[in-house]
Amino acid sequence: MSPIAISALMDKLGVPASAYTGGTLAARSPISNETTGNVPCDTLDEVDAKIASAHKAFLGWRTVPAPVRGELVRLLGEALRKHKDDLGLLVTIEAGKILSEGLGEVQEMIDICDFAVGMSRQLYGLTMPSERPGHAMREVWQPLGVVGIISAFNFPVAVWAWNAALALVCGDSIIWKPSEKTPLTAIATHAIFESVAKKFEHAPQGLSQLLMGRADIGERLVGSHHVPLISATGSTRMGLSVGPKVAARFGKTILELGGNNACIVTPSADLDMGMRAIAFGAVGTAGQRCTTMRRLIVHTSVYATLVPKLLKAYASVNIGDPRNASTLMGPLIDQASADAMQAALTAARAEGGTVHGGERIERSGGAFVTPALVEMPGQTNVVKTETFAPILYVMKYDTLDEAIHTLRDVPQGLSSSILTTDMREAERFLSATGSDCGIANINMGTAGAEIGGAFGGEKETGGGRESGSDSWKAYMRRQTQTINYSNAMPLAQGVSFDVG
Ligand code: UN1
Repeated sequence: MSPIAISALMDKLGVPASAYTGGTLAARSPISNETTGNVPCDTLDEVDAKIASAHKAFLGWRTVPAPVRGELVRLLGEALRKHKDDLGLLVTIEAGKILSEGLGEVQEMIDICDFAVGMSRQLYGLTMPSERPGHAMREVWQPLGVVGIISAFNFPVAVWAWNAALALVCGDSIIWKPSEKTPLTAIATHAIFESVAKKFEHAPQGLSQLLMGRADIGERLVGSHHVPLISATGSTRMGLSVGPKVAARFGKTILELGGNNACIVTPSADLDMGMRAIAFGAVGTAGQRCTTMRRLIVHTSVYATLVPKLLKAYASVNIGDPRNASTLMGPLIDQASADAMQAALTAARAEGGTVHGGERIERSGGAFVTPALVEMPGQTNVVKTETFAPILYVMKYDTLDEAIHTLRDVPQGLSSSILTTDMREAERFLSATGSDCGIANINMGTAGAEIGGAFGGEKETGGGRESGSDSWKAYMRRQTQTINYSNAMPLAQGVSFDVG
């Protein structure tokens, strides 16, 4: 395995060594478990100062016209295009995903920047007819304030970009607490932003802030009255801690938490095409996407054909250094993840499962494993639990009603799909009595959504929506405005109140 040359890469990304050396937060590459940096951490006082600085920046930024704010995001997208290869490689080094996915993650950042630039001229409100003569009514979207972004290791930079690009065009300032497992990608991304903002005369100082440290830093952010919106991506456990704390101060949240995404394979499915969708969904990113396919609900009539096909595909997956072009699966993020995977497989066996694969591979200090396919007699406890690893639980069904019931019968509700060429089955799946998830796909897997749609899910997934469609509205304050341009003072609902 070739050594990891961090300093040359950080140099190309415009990051000085002082930003990631000499501190107390060790950065590691999951490829080899090598230390790649020792990042200086913020104190709680520094967190408070950064929040105050972001708030001050907001006061200026909200007065900059939205299309001008969009120009900053356009320039950010340009800078990301320029740095795509280097930042993509850094994502691969720090999160362990294969290079094409590392590059894809940066592309996702570029895409949301483009989307947000267009959005900056489309922050449309509404006008509505007033019931009173000589009155006008309208709904206007106003900038909200400082937006706190808490991101996870698995999409260390794209999820920041989803939030940052929209928040910035909406007139908000941003403050980012990245996963402590992926500090270098955050530092590099922030350096790219700073290099753009520095040259943009309308960007106030402190518009974007980066917080470095562990959970206490994130808690400080979550508790701050100066941060009206917290957008947090991570586990359901994290969301259970963040949600109530923000609600207790009447702040708003966008929560993007655990998924337990299922695919139904029907008798009419195109199995060759489906096999590829399943393999990417379950094995891609080493099973560490929140949209990873974790459950496969297979009609009894195709089960005996599909499972051997999948096992053959699994056996052909090249596992290793994610920087190599032929690798399809890199390491898990750390040993704790590999332990959690083994614990889930042990539980699956105890609950009647037959496990194929899921072995540890000893290699260069990284937590490499083979992907696991587990045949389950039913949807037991372990199947209902999200384990952030490449485990695909496979179950049989007889009727579509039963399959949909199984799909819905878990606490999470992020992504779902069905493989079918039967139009009735497809439409039933997309109906009110079909999938209960935020994302529902036909003849596709569950992972790899485009930025143009709203991203997020129901139930324990947290209910938040980020990225495309009208997700931008969560980053703004809605105001209903009524204007009386008459010389009279009529009251709504015909109420009379004659004084004087
Ligand atoms: C995540 O795993 O937190 O849909 C985000 C996908 C990606 C985003 C995943 N576009 O798989």
